[in-house]
Amino acid sequence: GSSKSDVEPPVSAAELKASVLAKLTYSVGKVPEVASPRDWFLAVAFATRDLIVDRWLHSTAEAYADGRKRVYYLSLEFLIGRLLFDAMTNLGVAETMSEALQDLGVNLMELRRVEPDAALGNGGLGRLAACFMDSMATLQIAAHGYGIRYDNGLFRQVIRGGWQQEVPEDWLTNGNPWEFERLEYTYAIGFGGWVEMLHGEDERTRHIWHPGETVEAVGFDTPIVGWRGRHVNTLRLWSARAPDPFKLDAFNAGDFVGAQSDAMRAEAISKVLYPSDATPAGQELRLRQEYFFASASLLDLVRRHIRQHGDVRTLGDHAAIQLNDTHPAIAVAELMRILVDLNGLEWDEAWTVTQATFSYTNHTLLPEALESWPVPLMERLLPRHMQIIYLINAAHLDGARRRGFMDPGILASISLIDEHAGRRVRMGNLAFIGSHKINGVSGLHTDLMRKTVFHNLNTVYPNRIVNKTNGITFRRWLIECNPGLSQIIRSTVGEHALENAEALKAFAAFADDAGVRDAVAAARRAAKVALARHIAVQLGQRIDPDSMFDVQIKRIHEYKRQLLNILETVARYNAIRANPTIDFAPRVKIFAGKAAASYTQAKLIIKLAIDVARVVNADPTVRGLLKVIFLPNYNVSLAETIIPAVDLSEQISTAGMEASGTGNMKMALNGALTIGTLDGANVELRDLVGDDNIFIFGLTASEVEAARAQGIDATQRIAASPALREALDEIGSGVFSIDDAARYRGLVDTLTHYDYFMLCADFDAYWKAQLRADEVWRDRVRWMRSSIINTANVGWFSSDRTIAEYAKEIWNAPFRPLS
Ligand code: DL6
Repeated sequence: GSSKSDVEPPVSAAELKASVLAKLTYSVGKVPEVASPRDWFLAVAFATRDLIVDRWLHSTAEAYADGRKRVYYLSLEFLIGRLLFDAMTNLGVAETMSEALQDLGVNLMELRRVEPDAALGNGGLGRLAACFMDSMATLQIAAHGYGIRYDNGLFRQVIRGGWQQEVPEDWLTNGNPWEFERLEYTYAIGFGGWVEMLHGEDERTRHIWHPGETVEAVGFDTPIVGWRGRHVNTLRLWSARAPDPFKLDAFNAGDFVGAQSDAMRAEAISKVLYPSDATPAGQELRLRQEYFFASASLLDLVRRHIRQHGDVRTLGDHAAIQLNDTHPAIAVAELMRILVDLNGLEWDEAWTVTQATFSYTNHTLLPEALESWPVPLMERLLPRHMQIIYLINAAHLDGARRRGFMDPGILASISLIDEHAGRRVRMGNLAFIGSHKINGVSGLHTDLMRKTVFHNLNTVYPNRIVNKTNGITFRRWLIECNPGLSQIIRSTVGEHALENAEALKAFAAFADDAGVRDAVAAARRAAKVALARHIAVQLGQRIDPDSMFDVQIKRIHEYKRQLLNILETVARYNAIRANPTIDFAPRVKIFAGKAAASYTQAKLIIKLAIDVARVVNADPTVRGLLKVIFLPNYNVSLAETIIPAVDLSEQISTAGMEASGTGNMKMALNGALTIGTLDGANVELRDLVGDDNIFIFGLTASEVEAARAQGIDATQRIAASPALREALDEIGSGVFSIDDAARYRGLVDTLTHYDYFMLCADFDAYWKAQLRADEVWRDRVRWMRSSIINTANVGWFSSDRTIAEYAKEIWNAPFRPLS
C-alpha cells in the first residue's frame, strides 16, 4: 500500500505557525501575550497531533482494507517518556516547527521539557514495550498495544537526608493532549461470584459465570507514529470505572463517602502502577489489574476480529497476541472462556485457536519474579478461570503422560499448580503451554531458560523456546537524544545509516579519520557540558567535562551490583590518597536509578552511594581525580540527557542474572565503551564490537554456578585482596557514615559470609578492568577509535531488527522493512 508521507507534501513553517496559533486560541483559550509555557506546549502538541490524525485514520483504514494480520502487544507496562519531540521527529517536522515557534518567540527545546514523562513502567521491560511500539509502527505492522492507563505512574524519587523517598507521579494532572477517550469501547469486567453449569453440558463445554462484582474498562487511545510518519498505530490503555459510580440515595441520606465507595474500589484498579521490579506481587489488587486489562483487551480484539472476519475460529490466522512477561498470562484462560462460554466453541477447537494466537516473552529468571497466585485467591476472584486452568492442566499432564513422561518429579514441575508452598497457580507455566512460541531476550538468557526454569517444559514441548535478542529504537536513543552524533553520521555515511544497521557499519571506517574523531569527541563534550550543567542545577556540584564520565544508570538491584561499583569507587579513592603520583584518569562516577519501595537493601545501597559521594567530593586530596554523583529520579527523559554524555558504561551484573539489558545497547550506540560481565546482551555486544573495544571481566554464568556450589563465604577472598579488604573495613566501620557508624555493618557482614552475587569473587577482576580503562583513556586516539567502532557496529541492536524477527518467526505477520 501507499504510505502517507509518500503522498503528502511537507508542511511549511507558516502553516505550522498558523496551526499552533489556532490551537492556542480555540483549544487552549489563550492569547500569545499571556500564554504560559504549558499553554504553548498544549498548543504545539495539538497542532502536531493534527498531523498525526490524518495518517492514523489512513493507517487504520488500510489495515481493515487489506485484512493484514494484526499484532496485539499485551503489557502491563509502557515506559514511554515524553512524546512531543518524538512525534515531531518521526513526522519529520521538528525543524520546521522549531522555525515556526521561533517566529512566535517560543523555544522548542525549552518547550520539550514542559511535558511530563509518561512513566507507565518500572524499567527495562516497560521501556522495551515502548521501543517495540515505535518499531512496529515503523515497519508498518498493524499493531495494537494494550495496557493500563495508570493515574499514577512510577513514583518520583526524591532524596531526603541521603535516603530515597517515593512521591506520587501525577502525570495526568495537567491533562494529556495525546489521548482520545473512547467511551464507545467500554467493557464490563467481572470478578468473583459463582459459576453455573448448564443442564446437559459437561465440564468442557459452555458454562455461565455470574460475577459478584463488575468494573468497567474504558479505552483511551494514543496514536504511535512510526519513522517518517509512514504508519500510525494505536496504544489503547484501559481506565477502570464503577458502572454505578454515585449512589444518590446514600448521598441524600448523608453518607457522602459511602455514596462513592464503589467508585473508589473500582477506580483503584487503574490508580497506580505496581511499584515493584522483580519482587513478588502477592497482592489481590495486582491480580485484579492483570485480569482487568487482559479481559478488556481480549474482548476488544475478539470483537474487532469478528466484525472484520466473521468467524472467531480464524482468530489465529488474523491475530497474534504477544504476552509481555507473565503479567497478562491470565489471558490464556480468559480467551478459552471467551471462546467456549461466550462463543460456543468445542474445548479442543478453542485450545487450538488459543495456542495458535498466543506467544510469550520471558524477561527474567529471578525466582522471586516468577509469578504465581494462591489457588484460594484465584477461586474467589476468578472462579470460572480456575476451573478452566484445572481443565487445561489435566489435558496438559495427560498428554505428557501419554508421550511417556511418567516421572512424578517432572510432572510436578510442569504442572500449572505448584503444590509445594500452599497451592499456587504458576503463571509462567500457563503462559508457556498456552503459547506456540516462548522467547528469551538474549542468547544467553534463552539458553538459561532452556536449562533452568523451563527445562522440563522444554523437554516435553521441544522447539517452542526461541531467542529474540532485545533492541532499542534509534529514533529516541540516537536521532532525538544525540543530534550532534546523528549529524556526524549523516554527513559521513549518509542519512540511511540511521535506518539501516548494515549501512551504519560503514561509519567504522571513519574511526581512522582524525577529523571525524575530533568531531565525535566535540559532540560528546557538548553533551557532557549539558549534563554537567544539569548536575550543577540539581545538586550544586561542579564536575569537569574533560573527566571520564563513568556511568551506571538502571534500577537499583543487588544482582546489578551497583555495590561492586561503589566498592571500586572506595578502593580508587584510597589509592588516590595513598599515592600522590598515581596516574588514574580523572573520573566522575555517575549513578542514577530507583529502588523498589519495599526493597530495603537497594535503598541502603543508594544511601551508601550518597554517603561515599559526600566524603569523596569534600576531600581536597583527591585532586580532581574523582567525583561521585547520585542523580535523583532517573527516568526516560533523564536517560536522554545522560546517555550521549557517557564515556564508560557500567554493565556489571552477576553473570547469568541480567536477562538482556537495553541501557547497555543505548550507551554503546552513543559511543560509550562498556565495562561489563559476560551477561545478557553484553555477550552479543562483545561479539559485535570485538574484544579490543570493550572491557570484559569476571566470572561467566557457568563459573558463577560452579562458584556458588563451592560456597559463598568470601572470607578467604577478602583476605587475599588488600584493596577490597580496606574498602570493606572502611565502609563497615563507619568511615562514610560518622553519623551512624553501624549503618553498613550488616551489609559488609552479608558480603563477607553470604556473597551470593559474587561481588567479592569478581572484585579483583573488576578492579583490573577499570585500570585497563584508565590506560586506554590516556590514549585519546585509541579511545575515540573504539567509541566510533562501538557506534558503527551495534546497528544490530535496533528494535527494528528485533521486531522483524518477531514478525517472521513468531507472529507470521507481514511488515515493510525501512530500506
Ligand atoms: O527484556 C527487557 C528487560 C531486560 O533487558 C532486563 O535485563 C530485565 O531485567 C528486564 N526485566 C524486568 C522485570 N522483569 N520481570 N518480571 O524489567 O527486562
